[in-house]
Amino acid sequence: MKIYDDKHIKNVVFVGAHNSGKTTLAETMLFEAGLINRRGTVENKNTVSDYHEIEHERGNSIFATPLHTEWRNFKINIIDTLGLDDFIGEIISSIRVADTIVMVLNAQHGVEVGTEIIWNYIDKFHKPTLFVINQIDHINAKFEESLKSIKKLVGKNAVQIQYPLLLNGAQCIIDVLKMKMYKFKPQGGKPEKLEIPKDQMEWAKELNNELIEKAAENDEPLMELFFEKGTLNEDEMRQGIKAGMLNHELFPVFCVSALNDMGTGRLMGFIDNVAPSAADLTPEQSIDGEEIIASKENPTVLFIFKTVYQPNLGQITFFKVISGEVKLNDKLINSRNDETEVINQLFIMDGKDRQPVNKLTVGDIGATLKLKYTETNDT
Ligand SMILES: Nc1nc2c(ncn2[C@@H]2O[C@H](COP(=O)(O)OP(=O)(O)OP(=O)(O)O)[C@@H](O)[C@H]2O)c(=O)[nH]1
Ligand SMILES: [Mg+2]
Repeated sequence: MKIYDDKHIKNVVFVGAHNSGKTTLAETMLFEAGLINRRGTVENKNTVSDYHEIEHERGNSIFATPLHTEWRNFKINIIDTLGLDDFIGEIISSIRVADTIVMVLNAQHGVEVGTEIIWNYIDKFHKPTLFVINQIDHINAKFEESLKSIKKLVGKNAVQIQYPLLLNGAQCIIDVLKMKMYKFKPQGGKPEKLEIPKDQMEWAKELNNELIEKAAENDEPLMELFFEKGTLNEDEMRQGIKAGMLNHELFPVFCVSALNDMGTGRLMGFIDNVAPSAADLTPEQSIDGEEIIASKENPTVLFIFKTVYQPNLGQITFFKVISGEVKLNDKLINSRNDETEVINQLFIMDGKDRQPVNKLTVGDIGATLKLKYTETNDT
């Protein structure tokens, strides 16, 4: 496993209504990165994320499952959550450790009750969020209606980065940040990158202008630059979009077909280059009200967001490194009960698969075994 520094780690949490396609999207992202050779499906009960017996029986996710993918020199940790609101606790603790929330929608339905319930929590935690309208391949997909339903939910701060287009039967995505068209083969994967067709140019430019204005709004110097030049270049737009996401005032909207592997590479590229990382977020506070700066040089702080008991392993504790680094054999004190815990084992987890590692740095997510005094939500 390649070692990634804190500037090249992004934590995203997939949330969204039941059956929107979160687990399929996660699977496709691992496949696109070459981390798995075969793409599993929920129907075949062989996805990396839905690995519990009960998930196979019921055909949907029941637990929040940590996974990771790697895309162009970045490590993207994914937590694939569940769409059923009766286990909302798993979703809330995952939201807490997200740098960016990826809200997945089914293009057949747009915003659903589940979407609204989860949105209320995201809003409360003020987390950077992007929307992904999935299943654009579906015969009943309604992209424009889905987009409208997002705008109804979050207001005019939802801004379109892409829209789907069928061109002579080929699925395409027009991207108004890159001002390019991606054209996909029926089996998806790497698209052809083309100029935007003439008959789409006017509409694409209008959306591009909207995006530029929105990006400029969130950053004072960018606003001045925008007034001076009347436009922004792609890097400046990225900077403004990131600022807007951090202010919780700009919500980019993407479109994909997770099932047919269309648009997932571009989405990962955006997560790499634009989505905030742990160091960009408002620092967490200690119980004494002190800010915990997300820096490698600071003392080690871990936040526990999940504990599970697995018959062959015992207790597995999942954590995010809030500051410093955690190494094998580190002794850490639980701030709730002052008990000392020894980190005897360290792993990166992808569903049921464990990869042992010697250390994890600030901003990363990992797991350890057999802690004695530590529960979910402990530090
Ligand atoms: N046509 C089409 N179907 C999709 C797409 N993505 C997912 N599906 C199907 O939608 C169903 C639900 O997909 P999942 O990935 O399990 O959705 P989920 O959001 O993880 O569902 P929960 O975990 O229950 O909330 C499955 O039958 C998928 O094959 C897509 O892009 N296009
Ligand atoms: Mg799922």
